[in-house]
Amino acid sequence: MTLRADDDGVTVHPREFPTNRGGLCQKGWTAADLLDHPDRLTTPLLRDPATGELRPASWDAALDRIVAGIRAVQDSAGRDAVAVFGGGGLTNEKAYALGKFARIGLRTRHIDYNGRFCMSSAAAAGMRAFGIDRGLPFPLADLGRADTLLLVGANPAETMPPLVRWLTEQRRSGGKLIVVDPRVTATARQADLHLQPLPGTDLAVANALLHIALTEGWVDHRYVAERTTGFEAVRREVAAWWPARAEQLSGVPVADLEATARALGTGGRVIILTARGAEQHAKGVDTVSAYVNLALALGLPGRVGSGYGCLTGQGNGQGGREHGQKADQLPGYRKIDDPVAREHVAGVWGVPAEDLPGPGVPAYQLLDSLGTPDGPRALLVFGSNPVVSAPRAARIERRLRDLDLLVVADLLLSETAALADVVLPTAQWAEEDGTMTNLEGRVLRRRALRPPPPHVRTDLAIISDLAARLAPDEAAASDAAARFPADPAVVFAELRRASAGGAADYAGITWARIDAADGVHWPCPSEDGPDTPRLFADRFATPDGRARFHPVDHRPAAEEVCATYPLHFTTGRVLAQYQSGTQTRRVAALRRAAPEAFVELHPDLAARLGIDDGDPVLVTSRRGELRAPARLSAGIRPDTVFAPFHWAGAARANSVTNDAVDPISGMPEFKICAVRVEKA
Ligand SMILES: Nc1nc2c(c(=O)[nH]1)N[C@H]1C(S)=C(S)[C@@H](COP(=O)(O)OP(=O)(O)OC[C@H]3O[C@@H](n4cnc5c(=O)[nH]c(N)nc54)[C@H](O)[C@@H]3O)O[C@H]1N2
Ligand SMILES: Nc1nc2c(c(=O)[nH]1)N[C@H]1C(S)=C(S)[C@@H](COP(=O)(O)OP(=O)(O)OC[C@H]3O[C@@H](n4cnc5c(=O)[nH]c(N)nc54)[C@H](O)[C@@H]3O)O[C@H]1N2
Ligand SMILES: [Mo]
Repeated sequence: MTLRADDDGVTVHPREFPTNRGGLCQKGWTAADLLDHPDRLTTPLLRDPATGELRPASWDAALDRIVAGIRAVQDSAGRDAVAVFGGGGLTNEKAYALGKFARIGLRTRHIDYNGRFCMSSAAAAGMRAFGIDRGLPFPLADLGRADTLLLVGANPAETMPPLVRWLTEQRRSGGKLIVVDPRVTATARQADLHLQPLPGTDLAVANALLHIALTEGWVDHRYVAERTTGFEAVRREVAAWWPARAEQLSGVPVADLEATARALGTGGRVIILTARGAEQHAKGVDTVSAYVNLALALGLPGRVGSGYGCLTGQGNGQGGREHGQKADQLPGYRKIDDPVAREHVAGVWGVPAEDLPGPGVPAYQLLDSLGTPDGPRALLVFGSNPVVSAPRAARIERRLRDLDLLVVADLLLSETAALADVVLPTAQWAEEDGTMTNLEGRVLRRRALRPPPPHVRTDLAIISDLAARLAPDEAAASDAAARFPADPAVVFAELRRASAGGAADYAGITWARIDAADGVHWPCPSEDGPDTPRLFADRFATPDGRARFHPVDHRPAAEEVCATYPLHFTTGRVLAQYQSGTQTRRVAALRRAAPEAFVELHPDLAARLGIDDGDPVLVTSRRGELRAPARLSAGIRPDTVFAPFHWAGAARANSVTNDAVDPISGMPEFKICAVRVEKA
């Protein structure tokens, strides 16, 4: 898109671009509404100890309060008593600066971010199979040419409208679209075949599909022998997944499993994609591995026009997970416990490697430890609203209240900011330069169109100010300010050096090159060398160049239904609202399109419970309850109810969700728990 500033403010205009061809969703068209919104934060806020209210304050007062608070908790409880929570919406430069600030500014091991709730299961499964985690290892345009496209737990018609063009193109050229979702979504309605499994059974479905492919002789044994390791164990595992067994568990008819396996096994160009529906489970990593196993057995990854990929979430969902916001990670997608990686990054940062802290803990574990005897006592939040978006949110809200110091940098008073001791007003997307990386690994520019309003600072400037004030004396302060520059161009230049030689190598990417080429795909190690739109043509990013199979077996959801909580509860998104809703609930056009939360349930179930369309209903789990009007839909399984998670207060879906997490990725089980439903 392009932006124009005129007398009426900023407007958004389409621009022909290879990924979206100028298409934006309604949230993109209306994004400029927030730039001059009356709710926008225009000054720091400090909590008044006498009244308990947030009051406008100067930057000096706000920063002094933060620095005093950090010093107090670190002096009494050690450096790890301060934690940082970032976001996948931040630019690459900000994600990088935040990770660096945590490690060498605050010298805490505690940093993680909301991407843990988003991409972490697919990332972990991709790493263990391919040795690298890039959402799509091939261009998005490949989707338009696929003979068969399998979407597992993805609803791009609502969550990524610009992608729908590729689906339309795919179908127009005779391709087959198969969607796996417990609901008849806008995406499922476009499918040739819709599998409607019970939530949490995608792994069994994948194993059965591979079972059928083996029986029918559709496995590419030559590819398996030449390009992979570990198939034998997977073959033994899926031998037990007869289609009838998978049908019994998932409710997907054997005939549909067979038709799906045939389309995957006999199609020419075949793409398998997963998104949050399959991934946000306590077995999310294993579920993704089951689909990766299927793709590998069919010989798809690395074959032009085919492959496995995962659909990214937030604006910078891909770049946000490459530069060190993750608890176990250093820039360039390096591991923080790798001695070589520590040496390299410490060298770029100008500190001894032994000064870098070790790995922290994943997001939910971090949030759940706040204010407890062994957990951090201070938290700095940049770009997330966990009071609404974290699982078992009422508990996390209590943890946040138990902190000695909560600092939130935001453009608006989010539900999390409303609990803070100090709120810092930050610039918005149109007010600062930077880069973002899309799901194709394509690094893109985001250009400043106008300066932030007076008294509003960028996140980079806030980090720089804080680093300087935390320094013990004036010389150290000017050193710290130089170490944490507020200029995104300077930060990007350093990010390139820090990422050099890592998996996500940006060394050869410059802003000028991005401008000249509609984006540059990492890895891109040198300025005059090529970038990498396609991965895996000859080898995978593992030490021996082969992709690795992982045998995985179905296991039940962390919480199963019972007599008291007899229904399955799942959550997700609607077209006109975004995430925790801080931004979109304030845009009039979006509020009109999606004014309130709802509980989607099947008419048969509703009749049994005596609920009519629009009736207020109460959804209760072991953790809490949600109240919202009923929305009857024959498109949902009668044993499952759905609610979007964009609303706060009584309609907060995350009051109900389960905080069980995946043992490898730390991903919470947002997509299934047991509930009771009644008329409120
Ligand atoms: N409008 C809108 N668009 C967005 C966002 C937004 O908030 N609003 N957020 C962005 C972000 S951060 C993300 S991560 C993406 C997410 O994009 P998606 O993954 O497409 O979004 P979700 O709605 O969370 O989940 C997709 C589907 O999973 C289904 N589902 C639930 N449980 C299961 C299950 O057990 N198995 C299967 N197979 N399916 C299941 C749901 O019914 C839902 O239709 O969207 C991005 N785009
Ligand atoms: N039940 C359930 N819960 C879920 C999910 C689900 O499917 N079901 N999905 C999960 C997923 S995939 C995600 S990604 C999370 C997202 O949930 P959150 O992490 O809460 O994400 P947002 O609502 O986007 O919150 C971003 C906040 O940062 C602010 N902000 C925006 N840009 C900037 C910036 O540049 N700087 C700063 N400092 N602030 C900024 C916004 O105003 C907003 O308050 O929710 C997760 N929670
Ligand atoms: Mo996400």
